[in-house]
Amino acid sequence: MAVKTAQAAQNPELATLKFGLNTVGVTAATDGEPVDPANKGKAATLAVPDPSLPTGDYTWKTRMKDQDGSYSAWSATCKFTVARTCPGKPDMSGDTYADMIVLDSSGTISIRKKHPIGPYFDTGTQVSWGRDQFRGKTGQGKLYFADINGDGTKDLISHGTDGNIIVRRNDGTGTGFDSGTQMSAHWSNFLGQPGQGHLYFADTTGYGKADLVVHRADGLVSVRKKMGTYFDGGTPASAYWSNFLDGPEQGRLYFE
Ligand SMILES: [Ca+2]
Ligand SMILES: [Ca+2]
Repeated sequence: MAVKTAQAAQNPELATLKFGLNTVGVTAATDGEPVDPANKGKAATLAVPDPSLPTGDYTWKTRMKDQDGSYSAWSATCKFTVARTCPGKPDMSGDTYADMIVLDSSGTISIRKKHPIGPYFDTGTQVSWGRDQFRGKTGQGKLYFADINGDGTKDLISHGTDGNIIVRRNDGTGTGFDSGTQMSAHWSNFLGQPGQGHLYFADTTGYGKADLVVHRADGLVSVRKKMGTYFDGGTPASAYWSNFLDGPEQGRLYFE
């Protein structure tokens, strides 16, 4: 059986949806999406909301047309929500599917993009070099990945032993970064080594841009809000976390 049509039902708004088809026995799908070889015996339909579809909750159904022209029954109702003002979950390539980042011992960073349907990552694209002294070992700097500019893709943040924080903005597809902007300094005692504090990058304000969270060795946690090309002077947010600095007998903190 070949899937030839996928129609919206019961809701005229859905006429603006675009559907891609991915069917068993087809070697090249009509919309360019590869056919998933693990999908034996099933037909999968990928629905992509039209860019003009306004914020709201939507439902849709599909049915199949056989070679003799007869239609199957409608599928169960599927639902999705479009929220135009809510930033999506950032990842490296901008499709919200978390990708694999490889930092090898020679300091090369590669991004292996997650396929949106199949359970695999691609063969990778090299995006940065010379990061062997940023692997978080004793005497080294650290790297972080967070969306600093709010475009839906995570940027590369380097934290050197000199204490500088340099943000390299993602090109929007996860295939490269710009040459970098220094956004903060004087953090050489926040590299997570014994007796030091920690830094974290997380969107604590909900505007889609990562803020700088500072965890001091004395246990104070403060949030420095992202302000254009710098972080503000910080607001204390919590205290008494000196035993959560990742030492051998300590706990640790996460900001997710
Ligand atoms: Ca991705
Ligand atoms: Ca970004």
